[in-house]
Amino acid sequence: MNLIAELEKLLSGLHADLPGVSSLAGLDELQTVYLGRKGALARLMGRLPELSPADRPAFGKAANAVKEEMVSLFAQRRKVYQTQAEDAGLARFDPSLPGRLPGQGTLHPVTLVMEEICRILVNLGFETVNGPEVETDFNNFQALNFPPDHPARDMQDTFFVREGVVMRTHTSPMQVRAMLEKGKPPVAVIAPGKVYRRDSDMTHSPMFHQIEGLLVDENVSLAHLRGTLTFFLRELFGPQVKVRFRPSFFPFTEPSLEVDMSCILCKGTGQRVIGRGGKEPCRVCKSSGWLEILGAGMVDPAVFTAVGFDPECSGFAFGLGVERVAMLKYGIDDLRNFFESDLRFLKQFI
Ligand code: FA5
Repeated sequence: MNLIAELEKLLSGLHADLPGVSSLAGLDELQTVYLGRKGALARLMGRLPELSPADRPAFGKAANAVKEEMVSLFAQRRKVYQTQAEDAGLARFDPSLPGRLPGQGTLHPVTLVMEEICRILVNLGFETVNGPEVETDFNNFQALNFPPDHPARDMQDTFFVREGVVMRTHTSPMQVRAMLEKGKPPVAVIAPGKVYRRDSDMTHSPMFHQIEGLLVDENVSLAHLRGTLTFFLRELFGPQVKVRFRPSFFPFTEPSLEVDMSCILCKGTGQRVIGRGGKEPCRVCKSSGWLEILGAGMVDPAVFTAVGFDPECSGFAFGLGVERVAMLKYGIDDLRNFFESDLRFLKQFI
């Protein structure tokens, strides 16, 4: 049989085979049989050298025409199957079903509390400043009146990066940075951020958040500090909160204070009501009725001197632990919950 006749036979063969195919996969298979690299058409075209040079152009032309027709036959058939598959999909699609919304994230409870604290303090006139978490020993300790080897450094178990460089143990170095930057009073800043200490238990975490506050101006007194912090805590926890100030020690404030507020869980009574009229000792304040909430004091003249301010300046500073505030606000008794990324916990704070 001459080769052109074989081409025609091949094409009729395809016409005969196509109706027997019932799926896209079957169609792919048949396409490989006819049009694959080693398929029937390729094999036939490989026989070109059998023809005399004079017959070759006619065969080439016929082979191309057959190939085109085969490609088009397969394409038409494929379209039929695709349309059928789409129709089947549409038949299963119920346009009256409600859409699926993408999962919505929530702000972390520590972020929520941090934002609320900053909002209250910014409304009082403080400006928010930010600084690095890797800090010089000078800013973190020395300028804050912690000389090298001073025992007060032990209160803040430090991660050292290298000689003279630490992970900041508190946000107080921002006092130094803010005063150096402003150059002279007045300074009224708050500095929220992460801090690091070698601590880890139910109420201590190696990374936690603090917010520092600093006011330097003329004639700033302890009364201003007291009024500011009492107002702040009542805004944050409610007007019923009682606030008390106890003497304490920080190298960078004199006098230094620890600020307590009445326990919001037992309302300062030391006892929590359980069941019908029953009572049990409050675990959160250990029955004392008071909770330690922040450290504060009047800026020590040594700090003013370290940053080139007149040591006769007056100012107050305070620093609070954000996780502790969040624990009280949301009644959480283990601080580690904040860092475990458990969505069941985190989703409760929308
Ligand atoms: C300070 O860090 C001082 N810089 C605060 C200060 C600022 C005093 C300005 C005076 C003037 P203290 O080490 O007490 O102080 O820490 C402050 C608060 O951070 C604590 O009351 C507590 O709420 C929180 N805190 C301390 N260590 C941890 C920890 N490991 N995990 C979580 N919170 C902590």
